Amino acid sequence: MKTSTPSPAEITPPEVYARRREFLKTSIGAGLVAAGAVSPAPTFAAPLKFGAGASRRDYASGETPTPLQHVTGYNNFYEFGTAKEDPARLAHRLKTAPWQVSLEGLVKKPVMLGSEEILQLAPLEERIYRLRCVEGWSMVIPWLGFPLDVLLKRVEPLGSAKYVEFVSAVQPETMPGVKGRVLDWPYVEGLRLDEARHPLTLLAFGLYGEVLPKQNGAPLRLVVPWKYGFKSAKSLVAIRFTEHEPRSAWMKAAPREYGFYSNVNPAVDHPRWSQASERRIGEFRKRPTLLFNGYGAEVARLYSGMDLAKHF
Ligand SMILES: Nc1nc2c(c(=O)[nH]1)N[C@H]1C(S)=C(S)[C@@H](COP(=O)(O)O)O[C@H]1N2
Ligand SMILES: [Mo]
Repeated sequence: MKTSTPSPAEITPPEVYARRREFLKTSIGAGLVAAGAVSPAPTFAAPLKFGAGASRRDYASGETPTPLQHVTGYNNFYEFGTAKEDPARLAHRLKTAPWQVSLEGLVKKPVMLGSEEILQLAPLEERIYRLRCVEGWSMVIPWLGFPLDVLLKRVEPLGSAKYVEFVSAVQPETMPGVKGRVLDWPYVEGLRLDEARHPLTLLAFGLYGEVLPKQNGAPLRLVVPWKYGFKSAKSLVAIRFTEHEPRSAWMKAAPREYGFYSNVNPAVDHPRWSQASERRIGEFRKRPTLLFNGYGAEVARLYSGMDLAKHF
């Protein structure tokens, strides 16, 4: 799998997107889709408002993006409940403005930034990534964001910083899930500093040409495409640089099942089920899971010499 240097053919030209959208807007196009005559797959039905002018790159080898209704209707966001439909039903309550993110810990310049300020740090890019949930399903999502490292650079991490901890919001008044004890709130995740600074690690503000829907982690979230979905923490309020490996909410909940690394790996089973295959949401048949979710050419070097069965 090659994604670091895209050939021109891998880049979806803006005209193609525009044509797809035009097609779907016309009654003929919409009618055909409704009748099932054409695959509803290229659901770039909404005009690209938020990411207008964004550079676009397909990091999913031309695989068809998962229809928007699944991306926004089948979610894991335990703060709103553990059922897949809960976030779509309840996350509209989340208060996303004003929104502050604290950059803290082992950095030269700790700072509190508003989400709008962070958004201004770099131009948005559209990146189509695979996302695979540890439960065995996956999606292909056109995200809008920029590399997390743009933000991390801003605070000048100290030499002693080896890890980064990501903390999600807790809003008891809007999040029914945080009253229960499914996880030790807030939702916390972590990456090694070099993983966090890797150019594929995305800070996302939108998807499908729209501002990030609340159920997907508005106003800003992490997207780490080579790791199981749970590493991509939603609705971030703090990014903390640490010397020691952070303990994530999932490691606390079930240390035997969820390790710190959580790289997508078909050869390392979850203690209760195989990780060898996955079901792409919207498809029926299972497909084999790829090592590092298909991003090995870019990220395998981060783990050279490590026993991936031990560091799962
Ligand atoms: N704060 C928070 N972030 C979270 C989760 C969560 O429950 N709370 N679920 C994770 C899991 S398990 C997955 S698979 C992805 C799902 O992202 P999506 O709903 O946008 O597809 O979000 C991750 N980020
Ligand atoms: Mo997940």
